[in-house]
Amino acid sequence: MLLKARVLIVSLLLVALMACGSESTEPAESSSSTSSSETTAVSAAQPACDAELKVELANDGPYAITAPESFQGNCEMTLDIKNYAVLVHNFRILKTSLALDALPIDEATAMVDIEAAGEILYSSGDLEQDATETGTVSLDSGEYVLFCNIAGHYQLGMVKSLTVN
Ligand SMILES: [Cu+2]
Repeated sequence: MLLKARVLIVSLLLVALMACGSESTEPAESSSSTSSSETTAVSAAQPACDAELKVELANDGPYAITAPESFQGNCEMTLDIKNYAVLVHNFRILKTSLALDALPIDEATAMVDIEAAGEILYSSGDLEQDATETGTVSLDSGEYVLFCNIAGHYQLGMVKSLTVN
């Protein structure tokens, strides 16, 4: 007798639960699917950044690097690099705790001592006049140093900071 009553109560509870479940499924599902697709777009493994990072070497001066002051981070950044000068230039993105004007120089080569300076996250080829290079890099939020590492060029001011948001 007692067992039968328990079974009845349990089955009544189950019916109640199922009814509850099916009632709440409809709105819960539609709202969760919109929010999950939104989170996917943001947190998926490195979606493309909204814009390309355009880098001009020696366009605004013989040792100038022209690039945005700040850029979007945590996305796959496409770099669009061009050298405008007769002189060969290249392009580096450095993660460092050192100040822009305090990078160590290798006396023998007159180039920035990369190993002592920090971590290079992007390194272009040596670009002749009008040569372009397209590459991709993903940068976390923080401060970066952009520079050219042809001998002597950093010392001549071919360096710039980039803030990644
Ligand atoms: Cu240079």
